[in-house]
Amino acid sequence: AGVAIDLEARQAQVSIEELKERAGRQNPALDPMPAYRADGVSVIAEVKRASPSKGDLAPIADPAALAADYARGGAHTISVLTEERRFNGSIADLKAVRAAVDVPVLRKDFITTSYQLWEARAAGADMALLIVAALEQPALESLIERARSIGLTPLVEVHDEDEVKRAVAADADLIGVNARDLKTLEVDRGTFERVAPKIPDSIVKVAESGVRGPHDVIEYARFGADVVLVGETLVRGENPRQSVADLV
Ligand code: IGP
Repeated sequence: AGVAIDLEARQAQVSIEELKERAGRQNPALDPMPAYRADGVSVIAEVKRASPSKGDLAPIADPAALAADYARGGAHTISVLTEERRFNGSIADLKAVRAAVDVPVLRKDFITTSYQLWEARAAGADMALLIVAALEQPALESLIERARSIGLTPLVEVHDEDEVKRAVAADADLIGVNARDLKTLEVDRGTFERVAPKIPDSIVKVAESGVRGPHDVIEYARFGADVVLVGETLVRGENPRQSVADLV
């Protein structure tokens, strides 16, 4: 019976009206941009249970406790994977994290609809990831606009110069360069160094993926990163609070 109830709960699609109502009951979204623009590198620490390339990364029994540890270590933002099939994430994880921290929270998923943006805000997210490679230009533009109108700060992910142009044309002001190639799933730490110079100065730059420790943060900062986004290294570490503290 438990399984049946669980399946029902998962299939029950909440209406967009209901999501808007829930979003209206949330605290106003936090703006991460002033801190990102300030001196020094900000850390976005990610709650990541699994990945397509590595399988299970860590048994995260309590995502809220992990996020609270990240925040105590000095993480400026918590990223939560909500993709279920390959990353084993959920909206429940996002809600749990939201309740546990008062720093900005990012919904990390393959977002293609405004429904997912409302779902993010209804769960208390402050930010949403939009992946240029996964979206046609008109969809990218309308999702950036929609995110902002909901109060969410869109983090726009790119992999190469061409995608930078599309992100800039779509009016992104926060661009993440993902060192992981979404097709081969390989990490190339030279990606940020190659792509970041193509991003206009006024845009805040996030280096995503492949950070193993303080050395990689220093490298990314040297090539102009304002923010680094770190997942695997933190969830695999013994002491997440200390691991974040070592990076900031
Ligand atoms: C974190 P890493 O190598 O520190 O675990 O990477 C983050 O960059 C990665 O999870 C990520 C991601 C994504 C996951 C970046 N962009 C898009 C899913 C979808």
